[in-house]
Amino acid sequence: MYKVVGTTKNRTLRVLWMLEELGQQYTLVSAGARSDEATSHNPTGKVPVLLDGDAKLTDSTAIMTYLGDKHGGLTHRAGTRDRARQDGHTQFVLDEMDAVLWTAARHTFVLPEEHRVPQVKHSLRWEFQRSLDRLDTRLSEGSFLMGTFMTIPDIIAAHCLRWARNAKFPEPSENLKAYFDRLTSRAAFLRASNAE
Ligand SMILES: N[C@@H](CCC(=O)N[C@@H](CS)C(=O)NCC(=O)O)C(=O)O
Repeated sequence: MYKVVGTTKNRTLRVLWMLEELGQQYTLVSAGARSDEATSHNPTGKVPVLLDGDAKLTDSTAIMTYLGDKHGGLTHRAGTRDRARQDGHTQFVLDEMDAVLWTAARHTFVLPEEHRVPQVKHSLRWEFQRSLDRLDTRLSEGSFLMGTFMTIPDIIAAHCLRWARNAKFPEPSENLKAYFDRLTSRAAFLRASNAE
């Protein structure tokens, strides 16, 4: 059985959601970022970490990709053009949503106080609005980024939309709100959110 180190309050939720979608068993090893437990599995103290037998796998997107490939779900097959398009969406969400939110978080509470530049958040909010517009355009093919088939970048995008709402970042369009509601009303998401 898989063990997932982290908590539902951070990117760990993406991995838990993926496992739920794939119908895989897991236990959650509750550990905050930079805690002793997290650092014992990942020297940087970052979460999530997936414990798979004697392997300790880090980075939520790498973990989700591994699980999707291994169990054959929420991903197009490696080496196909659809996979390249899917990975393009993943990179877009990481570069233009996750990275913007993470930079704002770093300048709010993650970096040592003397290295924070709070003024950068004004620019990041503007950038995030542009990212939302671009996400809207990418969703023109159907219910999910890859049309009718839900894939890994949908999990990351929905997680970023929730993160943005909590960080009081610009509001998404009605179309994006419907996309967010569609994803976060899934039974797998609800089970993952309540994991303990
Ligand atoms: N690229 C990594 C980022 C992991 C990460 O930064 N996790 C945050 C919690 S969401 C963390 O552990 N932060 C603590 C730190 O950066 O010191 C992933 O997607 O898993």
